[in-house]
Amino acid sequence: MHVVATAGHVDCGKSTLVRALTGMEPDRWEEERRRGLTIDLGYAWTTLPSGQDVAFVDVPGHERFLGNMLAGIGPAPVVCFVVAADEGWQAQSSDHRDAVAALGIEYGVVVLSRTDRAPGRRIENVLARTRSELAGTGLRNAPAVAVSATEGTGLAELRAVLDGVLAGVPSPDTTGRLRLWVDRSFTITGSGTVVTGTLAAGTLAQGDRLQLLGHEGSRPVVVRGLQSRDTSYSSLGPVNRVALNLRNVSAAEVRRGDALLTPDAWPITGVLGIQRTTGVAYTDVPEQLMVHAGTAAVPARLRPFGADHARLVLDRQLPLVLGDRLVLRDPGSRSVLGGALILDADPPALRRRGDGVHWAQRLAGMDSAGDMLGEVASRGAVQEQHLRRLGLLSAHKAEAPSGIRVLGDWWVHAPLFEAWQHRLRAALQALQERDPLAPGLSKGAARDLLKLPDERLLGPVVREAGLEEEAGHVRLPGSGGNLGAAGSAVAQLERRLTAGAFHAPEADELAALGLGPRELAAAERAGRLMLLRDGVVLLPTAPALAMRELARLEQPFTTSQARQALDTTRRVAVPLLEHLDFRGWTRRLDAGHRSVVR
Ligand SMILES: Nc1nc2c(ncn2[C@@H]2O[C@H](COP(=O)(O)OP(=O)(O)OP(=O)(O)O)[C@@H](O)[C@H]2O)c(=O)[nH]1
Ligand SMILES: [Mg+2]
Repeated sequence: MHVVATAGHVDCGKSTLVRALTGMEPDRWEEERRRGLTIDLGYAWTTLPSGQDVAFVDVPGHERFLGNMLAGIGPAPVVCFVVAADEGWQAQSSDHRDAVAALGIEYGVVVLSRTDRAPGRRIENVLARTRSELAGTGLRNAPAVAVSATEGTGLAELRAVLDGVLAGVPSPDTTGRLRLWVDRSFTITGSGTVVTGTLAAGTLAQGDRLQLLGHEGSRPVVVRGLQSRDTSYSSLGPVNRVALNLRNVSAAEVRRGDALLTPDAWPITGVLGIQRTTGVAYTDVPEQLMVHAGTAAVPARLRPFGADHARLVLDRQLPLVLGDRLVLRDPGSRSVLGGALILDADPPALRRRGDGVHWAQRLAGMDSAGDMLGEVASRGAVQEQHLRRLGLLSAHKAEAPSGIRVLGDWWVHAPLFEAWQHRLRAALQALQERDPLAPGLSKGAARDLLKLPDERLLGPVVREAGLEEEAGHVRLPGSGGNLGAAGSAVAQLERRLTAGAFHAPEADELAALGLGPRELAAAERAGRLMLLRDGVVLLPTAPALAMRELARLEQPFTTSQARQALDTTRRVAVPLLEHLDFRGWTRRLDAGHRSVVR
């Protein structure tokens, strides 16, 4: 299906045309029919000669209802731009042209209506004027058809031309994140709350859990049922007019301008960096204006950075993303001031003097592809999900530009990543000079030192800085072997234990060597000594040597037999045997007996 919005000045015949094409009444309100004037959006649909389904969103032409008109064409990808041949181009035609230009709409047909009331020459002149007025918009090459809806002339040609135009519209993304701008909400007895909108991308299914971003904030909702053209479906893809029956919300709690979203997939933002696409220079627009996006209309404050860039502060947060188009309107004169392209949906706060200038320079350098490097650089480290939400990263462009290091799901600015490495190295060097026996920095302390946003980033920093990680500590490579002043005492002890492997030193001997708990722990970390319980110190080779002796004994053996075989004391034998049990090399059978595990 395709969705086409009408556009054109008041009374040019938009609703009459939609009625003639679809056989449906777009003016839903009794007041509209009585006054012969469209006030709010109307909906109708038909099937074209090719079999293609098309739905129309019929908009009002009267300038008082320009807000409704913008909500109608905001989410629509195609426009049917109508000019009455008898009346010719009008001031509101210019407003609608400006809206089409601002939204960047590129597909559509031009219809010269009410041709039964205009002679041929007049039709030609109006067409020529219309062409020149639309020259600066995406409709510059749109086909034009002359019709009289009341007499039925030109309607068959219009259907065929519309078919051709729609065939050229690129296919929408069926799998992407969903953002449905609500244009209507009402209650159906027995079903409850129903909201409608134009589904431009993504797929909707019964049972979907969505995020409703309303005027009052965000809440979860569930899709109970969905319809298109008065028919129920279990799922619907884009482009489509859809009506959703929602659970968990009353009709009064949903309004035009709200949006139904894939949860957590969109930036919800009240501040934007924008670029002028059409209309008045930003230096010449009022500070207070109306911003139209999708079906939403929100008062906003504009701070210009030159003629073409600005910062917009919205009165209400909206789900907006890089590349979205906005229409800016002057609330006083009601006219369209121009269009804007969102370049930054998540701009940094401007706190210090000079921040604004700096940010404006960045903004001026951005294009619709956004500024991935700038975004990562300004934050240092961001998660992939954040970049996806901002539209800086999609399935089609998942490559990191140079200058960014991808570490798991973190995207880190390369200079920051290097700074982390330097900082950690320097801290460890300082620590080693200060205290050679220190086990290094605990991982928690290292993370705090670098202010890492995620502990998983420490591993890559340690690796690339050429550091070591052991037992929850980060240290300089090889620093475990550097025992400073205790080195020679340990060496002396090693010599002694090499001569008698199980002659562990007594406490007073260790004290005489100057080996306290810190020195012994450092020597153990360095792999030079092994500490057993009750202050028993041996070489790391002691367990293997012990096993050689114990394996020669008759099995099972007693503690006393083991002590004799190892030529040692009970003080050493008991902790050593327990250590061997713990390793699974020996097994304790009962209070008095063990055997070697083979
Ligand atoms: N003679 C003639 N009159 C037409 C034709 N199309 C529309 N009209 C008349 O023009 C008037 C306005 O038509 P609408 O279809 O309501 O115009 P509209 O563009 O929908 O107007 P708004 O929605 O208020 O902007 C009505 O009186 C129609 O009968 C046509 O092809 N020929
Ligand atoms: Mg109308």
